Amino acid sequence: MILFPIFLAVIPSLLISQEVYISMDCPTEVGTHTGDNHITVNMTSDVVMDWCMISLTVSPENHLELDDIQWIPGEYMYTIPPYYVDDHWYFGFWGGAGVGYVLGPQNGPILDLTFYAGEESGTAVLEIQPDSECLLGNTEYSLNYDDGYSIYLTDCNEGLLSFGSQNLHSSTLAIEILNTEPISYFEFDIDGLQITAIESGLIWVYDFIIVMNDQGHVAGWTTQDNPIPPTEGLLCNLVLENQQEIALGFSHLAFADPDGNPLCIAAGDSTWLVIPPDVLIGDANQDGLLNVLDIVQIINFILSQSDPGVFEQYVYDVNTDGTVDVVDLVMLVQLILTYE
Ligand SMILES: [Ca+2]
Ligand SMILES: [Ca+2]
Repeated sequence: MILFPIFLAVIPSLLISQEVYISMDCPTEVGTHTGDNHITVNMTSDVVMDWCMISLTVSPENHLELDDIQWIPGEYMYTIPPYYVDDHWYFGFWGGAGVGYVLGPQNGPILDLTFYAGEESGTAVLEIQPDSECLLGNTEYSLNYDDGYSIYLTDCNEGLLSFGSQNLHSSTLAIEILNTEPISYFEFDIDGLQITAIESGLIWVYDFIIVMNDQGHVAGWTTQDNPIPPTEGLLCNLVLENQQEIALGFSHLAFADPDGNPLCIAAGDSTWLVIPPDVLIGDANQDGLLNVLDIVQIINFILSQSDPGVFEQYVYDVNTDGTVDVVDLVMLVQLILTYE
């Protein structure tokens, strides 16, 4: 008689433990800033269901971005488009109860999630939540699942994509690449950037086909036998139009070698896009006049052998050839003579 309460407590949990079981196949380690990583959700079920809802969370929320979610079709399985509410992703399906379409026992993958790994190294945890449930009519099945899955995000060590110089005369922004492995494919986003064309750099040397859109998305690929070899240099110049002064940062980087293997290329620091200052070219001291004071200021700058910043490059480089030197002084003198 003493054993009776223990019997009640243990046996029901054993009976329901295998009704519906959800598990995930996750990569244990991925590089930061990489896309096209996959998680497969598997179901093992020995019961008949007509409705099921699975809820997933990722913590920290910004470490994994679940961005392409595909159901693997099952017999009589009708799916609900995934949706995101209160930090949870919800994935649901039903079997069309009432017309005889129910989801029978099964064992295999049901869902493929593509995720983008976050910006910082660390650990992301993916968990199925207790509000997940499955039903046949009014009968609720216990939905069992594994503990949370940890995915380790490690810093990328196969290269760096970074912002280079901005040229306000030609409205171009340089994108620099440093890579230790050959590159046949690349993709990145610069949110909010309106790109009108892409020119010069390694993409031209290695015959990349380039696609882009007006949302700041750029992708390029070349033939398998013509990759960018390990190098450091200008990947391309982005030609911009009607720009606002905005913060620039890379996201959704994806790189691959000639065999299609993903490369872990890190994103360089964020920067700011500078708009052309509202000054006369050559008006170095910004007083609205072109005269000898501007010549003196540019001479001093040339003698200081400083690297020109975005402003100096725009205002001091009078002949717009990309460098600030004595040729600009000669042209400025001519401008002053015609200006007065
Ligand atoms: Ca001036
Ligand atoms: Ca010049």
